[in-house]
Amino acid sequence: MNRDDPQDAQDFHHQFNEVWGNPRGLLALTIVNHTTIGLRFMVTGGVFFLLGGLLAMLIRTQLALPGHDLLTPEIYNQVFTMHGTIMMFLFAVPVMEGFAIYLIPKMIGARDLVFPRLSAFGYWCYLFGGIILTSSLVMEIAPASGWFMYTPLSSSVYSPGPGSDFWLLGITFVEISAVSAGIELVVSIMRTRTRGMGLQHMPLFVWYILAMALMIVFGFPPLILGSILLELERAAGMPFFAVAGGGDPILWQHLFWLFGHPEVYILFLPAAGIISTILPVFARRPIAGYRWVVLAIITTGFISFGLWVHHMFTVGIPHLAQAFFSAASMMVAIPTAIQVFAWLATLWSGRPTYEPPMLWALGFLFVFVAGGLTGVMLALVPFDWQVHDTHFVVAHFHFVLVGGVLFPLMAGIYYWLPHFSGRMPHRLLSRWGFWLMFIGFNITFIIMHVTGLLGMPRRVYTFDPGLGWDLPNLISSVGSFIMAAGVATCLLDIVLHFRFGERAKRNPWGADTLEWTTSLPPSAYNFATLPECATRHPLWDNPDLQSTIEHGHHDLATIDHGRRETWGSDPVTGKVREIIHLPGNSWLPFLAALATAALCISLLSKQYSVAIVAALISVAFLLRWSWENGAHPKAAPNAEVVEGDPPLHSRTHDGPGLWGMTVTLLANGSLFMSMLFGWLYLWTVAPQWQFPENPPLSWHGLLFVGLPLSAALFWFKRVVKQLKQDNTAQLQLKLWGICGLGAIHLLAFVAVLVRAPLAPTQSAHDAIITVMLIYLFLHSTLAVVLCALQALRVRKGYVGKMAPYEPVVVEKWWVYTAAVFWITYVVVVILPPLWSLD
Ligand code: HEM
Ligand SMILES: [Cu+2]
Repeated sequence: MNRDDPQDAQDFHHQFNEVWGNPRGLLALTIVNHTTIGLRFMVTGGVFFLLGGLLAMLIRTQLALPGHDLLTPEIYNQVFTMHGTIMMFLFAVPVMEGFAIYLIPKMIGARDLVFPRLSAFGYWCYLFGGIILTSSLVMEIAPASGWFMYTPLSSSVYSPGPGSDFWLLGITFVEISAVSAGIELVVSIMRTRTRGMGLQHMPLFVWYILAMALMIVFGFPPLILGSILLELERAAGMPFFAVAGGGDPILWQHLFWLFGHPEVYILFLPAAGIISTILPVFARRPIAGYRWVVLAIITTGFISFGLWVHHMFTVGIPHLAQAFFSAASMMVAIPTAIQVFAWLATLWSGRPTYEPPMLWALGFLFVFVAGGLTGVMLALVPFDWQVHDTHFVVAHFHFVLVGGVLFPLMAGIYYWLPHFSGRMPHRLLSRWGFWLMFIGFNITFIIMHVTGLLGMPRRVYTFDPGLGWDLPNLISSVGSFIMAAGVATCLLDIVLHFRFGERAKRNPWGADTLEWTTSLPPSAYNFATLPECATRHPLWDNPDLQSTIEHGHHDLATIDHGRRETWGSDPVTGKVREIIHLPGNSWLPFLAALATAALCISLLSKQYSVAIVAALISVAFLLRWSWENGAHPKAAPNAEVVEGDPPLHSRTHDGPGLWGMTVTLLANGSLFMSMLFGWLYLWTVAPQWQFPENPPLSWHGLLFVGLPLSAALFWFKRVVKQLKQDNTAQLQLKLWGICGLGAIHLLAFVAVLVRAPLAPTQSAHDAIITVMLIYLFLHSTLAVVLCALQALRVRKGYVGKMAPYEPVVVEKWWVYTAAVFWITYVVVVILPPLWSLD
């Protein structure tokens, strides 16, 4: 076949579509393709943005005049809480993820993300969680304790209605989605870059997303833990944060901001990534100081985990700690400044043109830098004491959130619009939209600094006339309506362009990165063939790339085997290592998320028996999913590959699943560390904390629980080692033996749990031990179940000499389970009595 013949290129496309194409109608619910999922994330996030914006307009209308009674105080509380919550959790994070999910494979020359079903699952969790959360607003029982849900305000004593439960359960649900996207993106970036794309060739956007994804992996689990604990306190009376029971509300603040500060950078990094992509394209030159920017991204990621206490300067923490966190907060300005200088230098030495995406990028530079400066002011402890909880803070964080997140997002939307739709935005309408939003924003929020300095507190539903706050508030509200008009104009422009927009020519902005080599809009498989890419600017170096890709001149050109394939490559050099066989469309992600939504709703309505059933059903779906994941008949371990190509990943020892498991365990480890932190914190700081006279767990009881676990682990490791040396004698039997040992461990565990005199509703001490034991027990159970599934899969022939890969992945889980068991043992059982010896 001569692929340069246009007719053949068409045939080629049809063959690929057979395997990759998206179904229509109801079956669209089964789609897992990253292009579709990414767009779904973005559109859904856009709808939530409009909802959050509507609430903002309600707030500004209420505050326009003194003594205004459009909203009652109760409703006002719900409105600002939901405005903040929707903007942070349902708009900003998911839309950024949507961008990443859509763009990353295209930028690194892959055909899809590495775990496509996981992204689909993440999307459904996000959608269902968002609907559950916002439904509370319609019923006027929305959460009302502010977007950071401080206890005791959010506890069952002061917030008796279901509002806080909606927040805690809904947000946890949405966070499953964020963490799964985080895991997915890390592994995809590390393991599926096209041939030759070493780390040093990655587009900056990919670096930014890598940092964001890792921060999600480490940053979200503390909040997941916090939400679970607070929900347990509210629903089951376990006193983690209630002082009377030995808890401490400040622990909630720590857990929240351990997440909350990194969250700010989780939003800002991808936004900066968009800017770093756009500026060089419109300045017609590579970014200035690529290496410096990469360094800045990495340092920002690290430093931002050491700043959380600056949200708590007024709480009454030790002076030394205040000084430390104040200094650290100022330090984070350094890497940010490096990026700003790189952008300015790029503009300075290039020949910029002012297309719509550039307007937004410049708007971003002005507003964000101003917001950064008020941020440095707030990092000064005495200043923070003056303006804490005033509208000055509201002005500051809208400068960074709107300037640093919304404007770059708009820049990104306008930049990639031709990619999404194949059409160009309207020149005039898009400019009007920008200027209205930019001017409206500045009027609204510049003046808010003044109202704040004049002493107007945030989160109050109205104010008396004559305090000097009347005029600034009125101006601010007028500004917000101008801004809303801008949003409407942009929306109109975007909606209309899908019909009337001029058709985009290929690579309309003259960009340098691989995503612009796909057709516009892209096919489901992105690239008919995967090009080698050992440069940062593939399209600038080789403008013909589009047609050679399409005409089949590069890698993985065959499709008659019916598999969805992409390269698996070395994380550092980008050398090709294996062919990754990607799973196809499936109902399972949708169904699993649906069952999880049922779980969430039954917990909200306190139908605990229904909740158990729903939990079991979702576990069943997830296990079924894992069953289909590895080798199976369609991927047959002895399937053919093209001569000279590397092996399928299921035949190697270190495919992407191993990375997926590792990154999952990092997230899990972050949750575990937060739990240990909670234990140590309550022990050392909580004012009413008490160790019981007789410890509920004896050192020898738990020791006997742990020994069979360790024995099972060592056996498992041995089996895996033999498997790697192609020794599969009695493999199935051995796996069943390991399950047997695991079962003994579980039985002993149950025996200890039943006999331990734990009273989790009486004291924080017992409450947190109970949670830790349940955590360990669930891990052990899953380890045994996974081992049993492996034994079954050996019997089916999916695991063995030809496909040795899955037990290696499961081994990690066993190692982790044993590790957390023994760490808990030492910290919870051994340490406290030693401490009291002296
Ligand atoms: C579109 C224009 C917007 C306007 C006019 C607006 C207005 C406001 C106002 C007046 C408040 C303070 C309410 C009070 O304390 O009484 C507020 C709070 C807040 N806004 Fe916005 N906002 C806008 C967009 C955004 C965006 C895009 C984000 C995030 C990406 C955001 C995040 C927040 C957060 C987190 C709070 C704190 C809520 C709380 O105190 O619990 N806002 N907004
Ligand atoms: Cu912070």
